[in-house]
Amino acid sequence: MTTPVVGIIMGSQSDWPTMKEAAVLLDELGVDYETKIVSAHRTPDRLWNYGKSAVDRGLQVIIAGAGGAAHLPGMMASKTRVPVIGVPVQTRALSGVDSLYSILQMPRGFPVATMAIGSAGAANAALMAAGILALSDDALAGRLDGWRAALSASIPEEPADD
Ligand code: RP5
Repeated sequence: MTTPVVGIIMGSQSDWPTMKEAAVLLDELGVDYETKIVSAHRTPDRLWNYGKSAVDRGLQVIIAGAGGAAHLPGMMASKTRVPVIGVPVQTRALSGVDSLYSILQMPRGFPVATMAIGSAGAANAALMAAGILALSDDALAGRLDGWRAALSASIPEEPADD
C-alpha cells in the first residue's frame, strides 16, 4: 500500500478522459496519487470532507479538473491550504473558455494555479505537481529532469515533409 501525495479530483466521470492525462504522467514519473469524482454542485459534502481531510491524509498537491461552471478547484482551494492546480475541461457549448474563466478568476487570498484548457492542461498539471514535490524529493527531481531532457531530445531540429 502506498500513500497518495497527489489527489486528482474531477467534477464528473465525463472529465476522466481529460484528467487521465495527469494520471498517465504521474505514473511515468513514479508519483503516488489517487483519483476521485468530487463535484462542487452534485456532491458538496464530499468536496467539503475531501478538503477538510487533505492535510491529515498527507496530500501535498491537489489537481482539480472541472468544466462549465467549474467551481471545484476554487472551492477546494477555499477549504484546504494544500496547493490546488486547476484544469479547465473543454466543454461543447463554450469550448472550455467558461471553465477557464471559472477557475482562473479567484479572489485574493485563495489561489488556484490554472493550467491550459483540456488535455495539455491536465498533463501540465501533473508536471507542475511533480515539480513542487521534487523540491523535497531528490529521486523524483532526477526522474523529472530525465523526463524533460527526453522530451527536448525528441524534438527534431528541422521540419520534415509528411
Ligand atoms: C462539471 O460539469 C463537470 O466537471 C463536467 O465537466 C461538467 C459536465 O458534467 P456531466 O454533465 O458530463 O456529468 O461539473
